[in-house]
Amino acid sequence: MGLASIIYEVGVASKYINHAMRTGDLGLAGTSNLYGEEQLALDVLADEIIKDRLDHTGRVRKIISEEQSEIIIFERSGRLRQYSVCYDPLDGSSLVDVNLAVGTIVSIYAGDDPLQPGRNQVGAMYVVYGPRTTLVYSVGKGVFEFTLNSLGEFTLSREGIILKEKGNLYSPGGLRQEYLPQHEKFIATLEEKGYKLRYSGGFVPDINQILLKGQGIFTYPATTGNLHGKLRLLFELNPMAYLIEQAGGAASTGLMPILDVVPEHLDHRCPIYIGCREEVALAEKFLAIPV
Ligand code: AFP
Repeated sequence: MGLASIIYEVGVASKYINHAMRTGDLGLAGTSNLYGEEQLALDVLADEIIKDRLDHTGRVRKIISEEQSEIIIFERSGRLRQYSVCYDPLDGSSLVDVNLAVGTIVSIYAGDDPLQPGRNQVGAMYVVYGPRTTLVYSVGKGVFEFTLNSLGEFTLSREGIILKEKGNLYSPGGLRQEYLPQHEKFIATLEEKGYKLRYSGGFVPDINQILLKGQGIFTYPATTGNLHGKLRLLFELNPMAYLIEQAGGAASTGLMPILDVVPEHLDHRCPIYIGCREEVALAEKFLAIPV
């Protein structure tokens, strides 16, 4: 029941975030946010909304938010507070002002230690704020999508989402001029094979595309600019790796499964290759070649 209430309350939070994003009543001097507080930037507001709803569940003990610099422990104790949650309240927020899709990403653990390997997650979910607002989640029994309707209800739109073994789409993050030789060879191989480039700059819509098309690979590699890559393990990579593996895909740092990485700190970043198993395995082959 605890997991269901967490997923439900994130769904409630996403309606407020969706409203704030589409009504444009933020960012103007003198306006107030949904709670009557002084105006906040959208991603900070999204963080406040999700934090409030997670506390409201009475089931969450600790949270780690991409917007906060430390672990937050909810004051109101209670033996039912048996979960920890890591989340990115609004990933891709820099895309909102150019009207591109963005998202909320949530990772759920049992117990009060949110700094666990992703393999220990008991659930994960994301919300895409795009032409439609959709919520995708898994609690270990397959991947489901719900769509927000005009009445403000999330209704089941897909169940048992599965990835093919191999695809023909690729989402190549990072600056090409900063690619390491093995990664460059991997990307060149996909292009020689005629893979189609699909990249929005938003991790959530880009992963959502792979899940709903049932194929593709997203990568944000180690680069000369950052040997750890850009994306964060706790808030972005673990939840998406959980969902993609639940759909029969794979997620790797290029050297090991994302879900087996032991988090070292809140801002732990990793390179990522995530999507169809065949392309992830091919990437690992290229990354294993000594330079
Ligand atoms: P912002 O949250 O700063 O917009 O970054 C979004 C993101 O973390 C992730 O959603 C994208 O996959 C990735 O960055 C895009 O990074 P590049 O802009 O370097 O391609």
